[in-house]
Amino acid sequence: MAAVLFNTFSFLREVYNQVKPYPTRTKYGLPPPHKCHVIISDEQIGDRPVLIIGDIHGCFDELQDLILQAKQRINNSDVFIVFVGDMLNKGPKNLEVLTLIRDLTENGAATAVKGNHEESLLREYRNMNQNKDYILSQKYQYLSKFSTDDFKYLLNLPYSLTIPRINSIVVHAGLVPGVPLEHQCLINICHMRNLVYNETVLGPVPVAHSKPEIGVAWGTLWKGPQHVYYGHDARRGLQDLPFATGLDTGCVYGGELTGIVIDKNGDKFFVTVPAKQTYYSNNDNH
Ligand SMILES: [Mn+2]
Repeated sequence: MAAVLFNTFSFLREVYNQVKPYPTRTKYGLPPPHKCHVIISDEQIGDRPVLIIGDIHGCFDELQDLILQAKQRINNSDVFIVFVGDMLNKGPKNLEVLTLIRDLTENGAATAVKGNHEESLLREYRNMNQNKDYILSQKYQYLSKFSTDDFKYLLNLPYSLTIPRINSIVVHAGLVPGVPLEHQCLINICHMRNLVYNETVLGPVPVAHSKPEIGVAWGTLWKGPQHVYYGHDARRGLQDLPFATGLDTGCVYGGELTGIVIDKNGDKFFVTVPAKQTYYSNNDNH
């Protein structure tokens, strides 16, 4: 009898280990989106080339120019646009950027992942609602123009997009090699820049860091098989690596807005628009 119970228990524990939910802890204790990891099917994209755009931070004019430039280079045919997060905050025209992205998304022409700045503005939204006397700092004043649906859209942005058509994954910040996507820590996906290998009795274990001075750029250690497109690392600028492409070229800091067009044959080219001005400066390009 005891043996039967023991075996049953072991079996159930094994089943639970297979199906248990993986951690969905997020920065600031925000609720996770409906789906943390989303797959974009070939049908959703159709024949359109994919245009992946780096961190926009409210730089609406440059965004419009970048989309125009990309389309002109493919004879004005339609593109399917993917945003790598940090579409908002710090820059001049946040509502305009959000409205355009939501319109494109509703028309099946775009999709996006969540960046750490979308998390920060959701934290501010929660503070506003928790405390009627909460005063939004100057930086977040633009949120007073956002609708409930805008916040709902932002909350439900996933942390990763898998796009089999171009054998790629899109995240805001990075991935830890050797860890299946659905086991990746959401905080790392949205905040990491570097990797350190810690020596353990199990052998070297990769650990993510957000500080660029600890370890090495994670993308240099990513060996595929899927190519990862990401943002979040304006300090390093464009990173054109064998299995990873970092697209944050610091537009809001007076750099450039960068995108990459990938057609269905896998042919790629970069598009870039210089910032019209320096919109924001700080010592720490978060
Ligand atoms: Mn970022």
